[in-house]
Amino acid sequence: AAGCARDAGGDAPVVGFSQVGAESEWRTANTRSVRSAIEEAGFRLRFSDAQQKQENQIKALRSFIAQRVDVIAFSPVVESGWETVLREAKAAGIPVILTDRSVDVSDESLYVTLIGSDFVEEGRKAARWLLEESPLRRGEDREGPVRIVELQGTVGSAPAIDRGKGFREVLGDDQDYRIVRTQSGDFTRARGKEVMEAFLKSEGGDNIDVLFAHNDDMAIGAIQAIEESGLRPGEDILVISIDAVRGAFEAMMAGKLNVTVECNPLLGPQLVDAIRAVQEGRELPRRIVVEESVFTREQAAEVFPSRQY
Ligand code: GYE
Repeated sequence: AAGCARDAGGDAPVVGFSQVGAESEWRTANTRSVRSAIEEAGFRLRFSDAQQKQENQIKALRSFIAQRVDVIAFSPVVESGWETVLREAKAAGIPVILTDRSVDVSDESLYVTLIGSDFVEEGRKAARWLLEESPLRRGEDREGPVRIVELQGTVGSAPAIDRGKGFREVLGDDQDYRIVRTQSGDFTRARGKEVMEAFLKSEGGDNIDVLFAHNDDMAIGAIQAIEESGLRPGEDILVISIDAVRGAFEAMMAGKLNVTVECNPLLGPQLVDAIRAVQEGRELPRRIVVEESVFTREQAAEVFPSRQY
């Protein structure tokens, strides 16, 4: 029956959602958005947290298949290794919707659509700010190349691969900008701080101009490491990150983060629309993209009150 199944009763669809984890502010906002949109739609939700481990996600997907849920949605922690379990879902006739992160599969029919951001473009925006807008932009007089360190996201994850790619694409082969160190901080504050400490202690660590962090949480951890080493984040080392969560706005208003590229986690409503389309047998585009912008320290105080995550 059509209409509002707000009581989540009888024939409301059962949605199995496998989440990456709770590694960042972005992720908790994403979980909140998915949970509340599904609840509001009157669907029944089976939620599973993978704690950033693919094996946990594969188990969760198999359990959703065994329970014969109506739709599976998941945010794949890494890109590769999904063929087998997705074929099992297909054989069981359960449609799969990807949210946030993409998978690398040869058979396109293994999922219906991907709802999420263009991570390559986010990486490009980060580099464009550095090259065109920052105090270290192109054409300013200085001695020697700009030395950049990079805190990558989870190894093998779509956002880590794509943000790194987009950033490098814009730097091109300009020898004035060099990535001198790169390592994963797994998208968490704690790892971001640890890895930044190691960068600062390594050879040439007293000569870092820019930190590019693949998310705000790692940047915030790294900011602490920079301060503890006696340097001023945002001044002695420019800090660039991605997500635009509240913590980033606070860091920008304190002058410690220079810029954050927006990555919108509020995917719940679009997920609900996609589930409805699947249930009603309507066609969906293969890719549903989210509109996003870039925020600097100068804009932070003005924009902060209107932020939703
Ligand atoms: O940027 C990061 C999170 O997949 C886009 O995962 C997401 C990323 C986000 O942990 O903060």
